[in-house]
Amino acid sequence: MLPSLHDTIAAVATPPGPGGVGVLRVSGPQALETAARIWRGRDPRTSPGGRFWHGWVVDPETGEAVDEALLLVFRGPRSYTGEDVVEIQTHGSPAVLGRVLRLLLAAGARPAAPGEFTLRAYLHGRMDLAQAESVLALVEAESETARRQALRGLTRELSQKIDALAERLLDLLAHIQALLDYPEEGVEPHEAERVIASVLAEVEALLATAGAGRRVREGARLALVGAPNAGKSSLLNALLGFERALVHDRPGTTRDYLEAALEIEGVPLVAVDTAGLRTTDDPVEAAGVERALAVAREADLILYLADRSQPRPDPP
Ligand SMILES: Nc1nc2c(ncn2[C@@H]2O[C@H](COP(=O)(O)OP(=O)(O)O)[C@@H](O)[C@H]2O)c(=O)[nH]1
Ligand SMILES: [Mg+2]
Repeated sequence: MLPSLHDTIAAVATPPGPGGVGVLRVSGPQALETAARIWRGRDPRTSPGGRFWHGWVVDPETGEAVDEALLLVFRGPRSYTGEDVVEIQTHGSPAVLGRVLRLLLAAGARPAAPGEFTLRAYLHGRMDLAQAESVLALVEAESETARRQALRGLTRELSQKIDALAERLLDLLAHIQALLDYPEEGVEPHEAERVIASVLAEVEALLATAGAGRRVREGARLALVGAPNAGKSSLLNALLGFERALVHDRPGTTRDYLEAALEIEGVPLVAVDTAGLRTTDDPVEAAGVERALAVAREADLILYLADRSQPRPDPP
């Protein structure tokens, strides 16, 4: 069930742990009243939107000052959620943020569920689903490429493509309805088929880019495979810039596989170092070889390493 839109919600927006500044957000019909109850300074209820004020967070029961802070007022619908929103910037300690949040809850807000601010933005028509997804992608972006891709979603680049397709289908629907009512004026069936086929082709082309999007967000999986002593672990360490994997001239050193995240020219990768491929009587090493082959099967990219001073082995 969807949480109620009539509630006023509050949450700490900044990550847990100490920080120079911490941000709390309040959104909903009673956002300005709720904030006003714990604020000594310019009254948010009478403040215009798009303004910030300096003041103090206070405990309304005792009048005790909790922290010196900034308070930002956004009036709906010109806010992130489309509702009245107050942001309070305090010092970023867990003690301050926890206390201010408890005061906001005592003043009438309820704790926001995960993603609820963005859910409200969507329900109030401030963003579409592709944009809401992009907010999460941008918050979680771990590389420059992922950031850029998320921002393209946020600025409706994907949404515009979807809107254009939806519009062509709606247009077609209108023509088909016209055909039913006024047979002499509607579209020819073969024209309808042509439009549907072309929209479908574009949807499939968009879907095909989803895999690339996932690889940008999560990192493509790069399997390093090859014979023992081909230099797989050495290459992983060289790419990482530190000695992550054990390197030894004894063949069969790497037995299990080992993952490491790295970034090459802004593109995130998860490199997987594997056991060298060879037939062996050692059951542990044989299990490692099995795993190496499984890693290679699931990888987006396989880098097959070979020692050029050795005769070329038969690839598995
Ligand atoms: N000459 C030479 N030796 C290398 C190179 N890369 C790795 N080695 C050596 O080859 C041995 C096996 O390397 P390692 O990275 O453990 O190979 P792996 O079994 O494929 O993981 C080690 O003694 C490395 O120092 C290389 O490019 N040239
Ligand atoms: Mg190795």
